[in-house]
Amino acid sequence: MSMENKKTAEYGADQIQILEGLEAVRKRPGMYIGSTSEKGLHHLVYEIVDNAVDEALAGYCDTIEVIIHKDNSVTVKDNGRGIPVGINKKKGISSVEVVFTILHAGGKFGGGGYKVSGGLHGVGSSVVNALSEWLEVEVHTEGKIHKQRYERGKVCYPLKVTGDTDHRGTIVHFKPDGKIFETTIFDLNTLVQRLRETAFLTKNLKILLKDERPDEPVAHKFHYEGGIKEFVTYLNQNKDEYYPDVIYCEGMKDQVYVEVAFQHNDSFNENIYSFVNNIITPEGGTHLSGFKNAMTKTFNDYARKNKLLKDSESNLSGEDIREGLVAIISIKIGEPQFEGQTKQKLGNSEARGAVDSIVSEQLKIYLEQNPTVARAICEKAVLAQRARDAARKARDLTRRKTALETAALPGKLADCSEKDPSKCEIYIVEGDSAGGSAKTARSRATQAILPLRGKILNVEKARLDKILVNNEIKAMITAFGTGIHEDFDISKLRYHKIIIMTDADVDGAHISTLLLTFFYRFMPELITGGHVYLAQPPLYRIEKNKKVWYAYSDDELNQILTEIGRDQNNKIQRYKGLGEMDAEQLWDTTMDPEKRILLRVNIDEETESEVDLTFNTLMGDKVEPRRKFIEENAKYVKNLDI
Ligand code: TTJ
Repeated sequence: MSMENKKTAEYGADQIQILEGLEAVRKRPGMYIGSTSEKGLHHLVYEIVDNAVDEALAGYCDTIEVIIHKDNSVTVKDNGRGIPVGINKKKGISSVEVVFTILHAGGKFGGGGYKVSGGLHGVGSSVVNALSEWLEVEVHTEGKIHKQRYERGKVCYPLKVTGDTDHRGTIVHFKPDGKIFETTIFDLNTLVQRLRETAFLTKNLKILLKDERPDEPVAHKFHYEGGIKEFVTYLNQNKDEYYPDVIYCEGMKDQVYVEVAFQHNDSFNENIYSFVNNIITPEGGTHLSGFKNAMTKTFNDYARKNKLLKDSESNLSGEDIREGLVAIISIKIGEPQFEGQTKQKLGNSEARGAVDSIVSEQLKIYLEQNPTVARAICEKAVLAQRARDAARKARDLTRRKTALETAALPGKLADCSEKDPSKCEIYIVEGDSAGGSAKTARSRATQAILPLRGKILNVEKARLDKILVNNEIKAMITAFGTGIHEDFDISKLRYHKIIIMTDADVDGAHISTLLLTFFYRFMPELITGGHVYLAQPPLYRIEKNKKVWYAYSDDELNQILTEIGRDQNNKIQRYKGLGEMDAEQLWDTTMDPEKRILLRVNIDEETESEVDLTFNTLMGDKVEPRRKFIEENAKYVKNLDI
């Protein structure tokens, strides 16, 4: 009773404002966390963890524990100073309550820390609170435990002392609201990847992750004394490195703290990941361009000075120097400014200068002290330069020069008659015989068929000049119409659905991954734009009394057999390949837009480094990791689509 009175008495104008603020978050959650999909759900965890990481960056905490409980609630615990428990003078409530109930009061007191405010991040713990069925916070400080609980953002009681403690830290336990999110089930793998990345970026921070949902709980520990140096080693784990060391530069300039680590491997791709205040910047920005500039200049200077480039030869291009490069650029900056459509590109000009000068100075010294490594990188770059010249010639053949001059479509392509790309699909089919059935089966108006012979070239293992003369690759590039790499132009895409159709066996899975690798390396926008699909041919055909069923998995086969009765007269055919289906069956099961199942291939930008690792694993030299991947194939295919 008295409690009740007290609560109402406390509800002044400020409190009403607070409720309105959090109500706005619940009304339009997408505005604050991007979406209410699985991705948005996981953002809640990142948001809370980021606060604890800030405390680690400030030097007051070395361990963060994350627990996924059986009910899919999550605990995040640190051993920092604890959110201040005193009354906030301006608001008249505890600082803890300020943090969890006032929008944009993201846990930063008294300065000193780095503001985390890029992209979807830094929206504040109050947003997490607003979107949680309930949230409980405990602060352990100065011998006492202070606790407060909220339900859907609403305060249940003011911060209160609930007991004694002999350690310090903050514990936040919350359950995402099923009324808000499309799913409230956490994906362990997503959290593993993200928390591992966070640990790499924060040298010496220990992150423990426990999943209590299985009968046997699963625990992970991420702790990297080498920080981003170890990140590079991790990314190169399935590759043959080009030289043993990871090169590392670190320094502070114009209030920008810069860390860079890199190493070349023997592949031909470039993989650079840049971060600002621990947040990935998928579109790069000034820090990235500062790094590239420093690399190009420093290696050209070294190559000239040491006669690795003749006076008559032209400068090495940045791309040549970055062939096979794996790099992490991580900067910390007080007031990051993000630009571009998606606000993911760093704009601060001081970051360019800081990265450029720190990398230039330190790399120059490293190269002078490590001539063997320096020479190896320069020689690789010279080879890349020659291959690039050859590739340029080959590429002109696949490039459409003007809108009028249409490159001849490949002979094997059975094109569709419709001209509006949004209505058109192209099936990339394994093998000429399945290609033949598909040509017969298809709906000519909107479905084009491109059969490929055998396994396509592995683009992870060849230089550009080799790749661009390969017939299967050329056929795809001309059929799609978009061009590749910097020439890529999505507006020229001739089919909005690109459907990979392979046998449902290990070889088929391998061909699919070879194709996906090609798209990912040469036309990544096809994947990020959601244009790439995997067809799902059935595994079984069941016939009984002239009626036919198709099963797409063993489970489904059992289900059907249970329904129709397990009977001697059932005819069960296991399809070993697309070639065993006639045109009509292929249409019915795999190509008819009304009935087929397509899996859309997608890539999560936030854990992009893992995507690359996966393609390394698939296409790299080491056999064991690849076999393992193919077994658990469906990693990049999530959403079931029509
Ligand atoms: C800020 O400066 C004064 C002492 O406390 C600092 C602070 O806020 N520390 C802090 C916040 N440590 N940990 C947090 C925190 C941890 C979690 C898990 C969640 C949230 C919202 C904050």
